[in-house]
Amino acid sequence: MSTRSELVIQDLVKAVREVLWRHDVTFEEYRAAVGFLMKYTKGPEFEVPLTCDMLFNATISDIEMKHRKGSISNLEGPYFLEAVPEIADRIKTRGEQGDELIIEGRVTDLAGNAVEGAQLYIWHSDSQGFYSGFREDLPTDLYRGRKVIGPTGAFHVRTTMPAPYTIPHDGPSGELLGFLGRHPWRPAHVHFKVRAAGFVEHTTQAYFAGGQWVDSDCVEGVRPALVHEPEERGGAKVLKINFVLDPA
Ligand code: MBD
Ligand code: FE
Repeated sequence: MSTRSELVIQDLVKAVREVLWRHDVTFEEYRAAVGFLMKYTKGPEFEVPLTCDMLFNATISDIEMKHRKGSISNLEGPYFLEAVPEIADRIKTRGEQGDELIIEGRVTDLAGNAVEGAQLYIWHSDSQGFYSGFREDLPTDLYRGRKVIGPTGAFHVRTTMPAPYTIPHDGPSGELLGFLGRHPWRPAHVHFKVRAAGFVEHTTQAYFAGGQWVDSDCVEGVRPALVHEPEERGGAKVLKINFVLDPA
């Protein structure tokens, strides 16, 4: 009996060989492709996960949803950090720039019951598209927080609007985007991860209707159910979002 890895890898190789046959790929073209892959050994280490995430992370999230009934999963991306401050109702930001954003909703089980004690991690870019912890001038207590959910399941967090972001595109991942006829932009988005004992860990993102690049996300992560039309409230935008967790 074959292992699962053996089955998947055998199918993958078969699929690539079919493409080579379909396009009559020559030895010169084959050598050029190997040369392209060699660029990954000469550049920064993040290029390998970046290319993989760019091409396949969204697909894995979609496959995960085949086995889940709760709210829809989406890419984790490369900027999640475990060690973040617990917050009451405000994420620390540089404050001076960007529109205010209020994020509110509930964390529940499939039946709508509050999941008390759930840990809701929220992270997003600053108004320039940069993530804290990945730049010297942006310490990790900014633009990130962990909210512990109370007995009603409700949360209400105040922060600032994120901005569109270009993935690093001066290496082979960027070159590959070029071959695919794609630009390197992601639309503005907010990341969420919910952890609770007895439930499947839930990782997702929220996007904003009408935002730049929402229709052409370079990592193809946007799903209609994740695009929100924020309300206006006292000069702030309000993102209403519920997280429905599947049992473990
Ligand atoms: C990001 O900010 C992101 O969320 C993903 C999925 C990929 C690259 C950068
Ligand atoms: Fe992101």
